Parts: sequence; structure tokens; C-alpha cells
Amino acid sequence: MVTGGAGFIGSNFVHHLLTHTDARVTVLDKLTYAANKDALTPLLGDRLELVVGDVADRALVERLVGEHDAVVHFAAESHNDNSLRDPEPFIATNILGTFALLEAVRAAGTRFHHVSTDEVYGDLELDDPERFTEETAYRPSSPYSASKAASDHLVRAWVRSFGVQATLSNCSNNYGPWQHVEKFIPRQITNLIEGRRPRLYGAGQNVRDWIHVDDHSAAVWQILNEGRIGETYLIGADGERNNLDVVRALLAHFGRAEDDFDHVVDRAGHDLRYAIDATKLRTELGWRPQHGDFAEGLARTVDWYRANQQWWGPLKAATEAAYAARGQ
Ligand code: NAD
Ligand code: TDX
Repeated sequence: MVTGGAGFIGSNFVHHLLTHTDARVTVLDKLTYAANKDALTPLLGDRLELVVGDVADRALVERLVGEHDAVVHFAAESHNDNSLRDPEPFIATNILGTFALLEAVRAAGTRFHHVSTDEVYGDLELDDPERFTEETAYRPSSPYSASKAASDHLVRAWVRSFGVQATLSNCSNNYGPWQHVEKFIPRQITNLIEGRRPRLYGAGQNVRDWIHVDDHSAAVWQILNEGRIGETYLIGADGERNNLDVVRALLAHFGRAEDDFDHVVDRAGHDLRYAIDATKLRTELGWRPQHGDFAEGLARTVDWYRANQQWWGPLKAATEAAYAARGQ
């Protein structure tokens, strides 16, 4: 059972399972504004079922969990900017939804994998020689990252107090197909396709540690199968880049001048830098990223957005109108 399996990473994970394993999958997804039903529709059939529902619906979750041998939990409200505007759905889905799932897997004795983010660790200085590890103290900055931190704490407590068979992973920034146009890389790619200028928050010095979504999927599957119960694994592919460099790479790719972008209002509480040390995942489970060439991955992602404008086109206008209202 894959919660949030119609979202960006969840749908790529489902695709990964159907392509590389013989798993049979049920997706539980509320189909919020962030869901990509089109990503699943061609795959529905003997090996994939979609149940439309809320992870915080205790009765539904209890029934579904009982019918499955493992749960991989992606469902979340995922966008920091939205959490600054209205935190409430982040509390409802990320915290109460995780609680509902934990109670169900506790009752049924079902294996559980919790998908989380490096943002729970707060941010690093640009020149800090240390990166995040599994031992780094929690210091979330935004309502989104605080809600994910809360969900991680619940999972750890349910392991220790109730013996729930769970693992956790905290991954860095993903990119790839089916990512909503509200997020940084797809927003800039689709701006460029539509002839608009990219939009950079602040000076663009903030660093994110990019990983291709397929590398995240492979890591989650490996942790589900080989990870030690109760353990947390950080997932990252040594992909640190500042936002200005990413915008410049995209401008060059589209043959536009390197200063052909706008500086816009910065995000409140904007985390400066995320960076993952994935040594534990690499040494304990032997995981290696297969898509570590960022320039190549970005070029393939641009091609994908060029070929799939019928999907993102209708989302784009509403997303940009919401950003414009905030001067972003
Ligand atoms: P997304 O916003 O693209 O997708 C989230 C999915 O969850 C959507 O399909 C949505 O309909 C579904 N959903 C939301 N609320 C729900 C509810 N109450 N019940 C059932 N389904 C619900 O998010 P994403 O970027 O694919 O992120 C997936 C997970 O990975 C999240 O837990 C996120 O915290 C984590 N994560 C994301 C990144 C990243 O770079 N995007 C990095 C690390 C971790
Ligand atoms: O238009 C923009 N301009 C800009 O400069 C947008 C949308 C973002 N940014 C900046 C803010 C961040 O420094 O780009 C960086 C990335 O922004 P987002 O795509 O919003 O990602 P981030 O806030 O880093 O969080 C992402 O990675 C961790 C996901 O959205 C989270 O779900 C995940 O946990």
C-alpha cells in the first residue's frame, strides 16, 4: 500500500515498483490539488488499484492496512510556501494522517516505511563542513518541516513503545517528471517554456541538495526490504547547488541570457542550505545513485515538461496567480 501514490514522488515510486519488482500495489490518495492522476491511469489494472481517500480517515486506513503486507507512506502536504499561507492541512495530513496509519499498522502488525525530508534538521551555514547525518538534532523552520518532524517523532515513538515494524528515511530535494509547477525546478522550466522569466527568491544563494526521483525510489524500496527496523536512513546524492546556479543552467539550456530572470520577494524563514551525508545508506545497504549527473537529469526533465504541457498547462495559470498575489 502506497499512500500519496498519486503525488510527484509517490507516482514515480509506483512506476518503479511496477517496472522493477513483482509487487502488487494499492495507492491510497486523497487526490488533492497536488495529485497527478494521469501518472497512474495508464498503470491501473491487475497490479495497481487506486483508492481515493484520506490517510487521516481511521476506519478506511484500518481496513486497507489489514489487507496489505507493507505500507510506504508518502502522503503529505509538501509545499513550504503553502504552509506559510495556511498551516492547517499540514497538521491534519502530516501529523494526524501519520498517527492514523501508525495506529492501523500497530493493530495489524504491518511493516511500515515512513518517507520524510532533510528539512526536519533545519538549515546549515554555507561554509559548514558538516552535513546532516542520522544523528543531527531536529530544528525545523517552517510549518511544513515542523509537521514532518512531528510525524517522524510519532513513528519513532510507536517503534519504541509499541514495537511497530517501521523504518524511516529523510531525503533531500527531488526533481524529475510529474513534479508540481509550484516547486522550484518545474516552475522555472515551465516559465521558460512559456517565455516568462525565472523567479528567484532573494539573492539565490540558498543551497539545495538535488537528487533524481528515481534514485529516491530505489533507496526507499531497498530500505523497505533490507533496512533495520527502527532505523533512519538519510537519502542524498551529493547534489548541492545554489538556486542561482540552477536558474543559470536552465537559462543556458534555453539559450537565454544569464541575467534573464527576476529577483522576487524572499520566502519567510527561508532555510539557507540543506546537505545530506548518505554514508549509512551507502555502507550498510550498498545503495548508489544511478542518476547523479545533474546536467543530464535536468535536460531530460526539461524534455519531459516540453512533452507534457497538456498535463501542467492547466495548473500553471492558477499557480502563477497565487504566486503573483504574494509578489513572488
Ligand atoms: P506531492 O505534494 O507531490 O504529493 C503528495 C500526495 O499526497 C498527493 O498525491 C496528494 O493528493 C496526497 N495527499 C495529500 N494529503 C493527503 C491525505 N490527507 N490523504 C491521502 N493522500 C493525501 O508531494 P511529494 O513531493 O511527492 O512528496 C511526497 C513525500 O516525500 C512527502 O511525505 C514529502 O514530505 C516527502 N519528501 C519530498 C521531497 C521533495 O523534494 N519533493 C523530499 C524529501 C521528502
Ligand atoms: O519560484 C521559486 N523560486 C525560488 O527561488 C520557488 C518555488 C522556490 N525558490 C527557492 C526556494 C528554495 O530555496 O528554491 C528552493 C527550492 O524550493 P522548493 O521547490 O519550494 O523546495 P524546498 O522548499 O527546498 O522543499 C522541497 O524539498 C524538500 C520540497 O518541496 C519538500 O517537500 C521537501 O521536503
